[in-house]
This record gives sequence, C-alpha cells and structure tokens, in this order.
Amino acid sequence: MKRVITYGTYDLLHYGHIELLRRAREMGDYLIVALSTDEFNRIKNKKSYYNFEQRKMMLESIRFVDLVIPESGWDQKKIDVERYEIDTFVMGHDWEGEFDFLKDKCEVIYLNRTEGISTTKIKKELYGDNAK
Ligand code: C2G
Repeated sequence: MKRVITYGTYDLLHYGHIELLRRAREMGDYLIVALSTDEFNRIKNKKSYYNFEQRKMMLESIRFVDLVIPESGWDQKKIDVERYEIDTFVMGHDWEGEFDFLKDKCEVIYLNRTEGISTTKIKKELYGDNAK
C-alpha cells in the first residue's frame, strides 16, 4: 500500500484544495492530511474562519482523504513520515523546495496550484480589501 501525506490549513474549503487532494490521492492508495491546528495557524499567521474540528470534519468527508491528523508545528514532518510509513509527500508548488529535506525518507512532490482560487481571494471578494 502506497501511503501519501500532505499538510495544510484547508480553511473555506474550495476546489483548489479538492484538486490538490485528488491528485495527491492518485499518487498512492492511502492519503493522510495533516491539518493545521488553530494554535499552529496562529504561528503561521493565518486566521481560519472554521476551527480545527470543523475543518477536520469537512476533510474527513472527502472521498480522497483516508485520515486526518493534527499539524501542530513545523517540525513534525520527519516524525510523521516515519510514524505513518509515508512513501510520498505532496504539497502545492508554492512550497517548492521547502520540504526537500524529506527526500532521504520519501518521495517529495510539489504539484501546481489551481489558478484563480484561494481562501484569501474568497475573503477579499466577500468582505472587501481589508480582509486578510
Ligand atoms: N492549494 C492549491 N491550489 C490553490 C490553493 C491551495 O493547490 N488554489 C494547495 C496548497 O498549495 C496546499 C494545500 O492546497 O498544498 C492547502 O493549502 P493551505 O491550506 O493554504 O495550506 P498552507 O497554509 O500553505 O499550509 O506545513 C505546511 C503548511 O501547513 C501548509
């Protein structure tokens, strides 16, 4: 069984997120999403509209996702890759190169982001330019 992992906040779930998850799942047989906790979002300077439990429940309802675990810090990836026996680590290409340190443990793949959609774009178009 080929096991894939990816990380993110996944707030205001949109088709760009789903496209990432679909492609990540297609790379193996089992997809784990490490979902940023509300506390880690603060460290990432991201304020999510939905809290961790709400974002977790939505991800768990997606057929491409097999398991959702918490992402509580920047330095858990190596431990996760070992603990969950990961074959492939996947992130959007906005992170290109940032996680190459994992290459001695698993395949590292950066996928093109889906153009024209982002959580920030949704907020700005709904709430105006002072949204962040
Ligand atoms: N994404 C995408 N296309 C978009 C928007 C997002 O492919 N239009 C991808 C991102 O590249 C990322 C995933 O969807 O791989 C989740 O996006 P975010 O929730 O914004 O993730 P981020 O805050 O970048 O968290 O430790 C890594 C961090 O937790 C990554």
